[in-house]
Amino acid sequence: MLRIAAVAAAWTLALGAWADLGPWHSRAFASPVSVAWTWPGGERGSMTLGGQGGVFTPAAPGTAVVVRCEGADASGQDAWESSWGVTNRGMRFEAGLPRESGTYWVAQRVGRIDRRIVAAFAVAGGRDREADARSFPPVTRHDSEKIRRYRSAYEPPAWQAFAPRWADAFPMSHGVRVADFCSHDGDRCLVVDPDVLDLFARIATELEGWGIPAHALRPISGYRSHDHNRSEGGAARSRHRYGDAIDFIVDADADGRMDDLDGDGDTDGNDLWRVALLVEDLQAGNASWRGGCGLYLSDTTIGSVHIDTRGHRARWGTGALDARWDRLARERGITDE
Ligand SMILES: [Ca+2]
Ligand SMILES: [Ca+2]
Repeated sequence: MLRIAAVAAAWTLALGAWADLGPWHSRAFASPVSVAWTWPGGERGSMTLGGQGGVFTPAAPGTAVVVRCEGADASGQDAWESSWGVTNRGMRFEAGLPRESGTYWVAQRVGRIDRRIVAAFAVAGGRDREADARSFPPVTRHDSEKIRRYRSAYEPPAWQAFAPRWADAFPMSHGVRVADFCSHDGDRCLVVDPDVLDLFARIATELEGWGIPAHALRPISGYRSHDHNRSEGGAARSRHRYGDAIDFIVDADADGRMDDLDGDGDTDGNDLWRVALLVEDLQAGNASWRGGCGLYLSDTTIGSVHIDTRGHRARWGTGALDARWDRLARERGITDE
């Protein structure tokens, strides 16, 4: 069933076919696409893609991958194809990724020419993994079960994936491109917890309900390698090192600064707090999204919001915003910090 392509052939195919795809990432999917994968040791990860976008995720060599359309529109879902030579008709694609390091994709083909990449996998193993291990020793994936994650929340991820520059524009999820999420220190690597992408996408949806366009939600930091985190002065155990954190601003007018969300003519902590209350409610209502929320006031962006899905609630903020979290916890009787 599975034909494993040689590394060179797979890369040539991936790059060549990629170039032919054009602006595939701007098209909407006719029905939700669900992508699931299995980490070494049998742990599972998954995410559902609706509307636009795809998923780009690091994976271990040989990772089992399942892609399926959940919508009823079978007529539009013609076939699956992959950059490593596996094709399958019907609503479901199931295969193991190649054991060679590289970047691979799965596309949905509708009709003869309409092809949309729904998932890309950066496979890191062998020598790549040994190189990663020098700065980030592989122990285990920490993002499977939430209960286990709570206990092992600070174990380093086993895998970092190489993110090639040609994948910069690839949407990892709604509003997050590879270039937004991968480490900005030149290492071009990333680790990602799909839960934080899901949470981010949901925040965008909620903002649309406020009349704020989804594109206004702008990620400013995602994964940070050890070296990048250190150069930023980040905490040694920053969630950014674990791939489950995103810092963002709400910036509909694209001036690089947080917008005035409550319409009082000024941008300050009150505008951040509106987003904070939204994150509070979303994380309280979904165990997969449980984690941190930090509020930062700064000169460059005026303000930014940090979210992460570490598995347990954590809150902080600069200045008076810290006390505001405390007050909220008292008012709502929240004690699970
Ligand atoms: Ca702005
Ligand atoms: Ca305001």
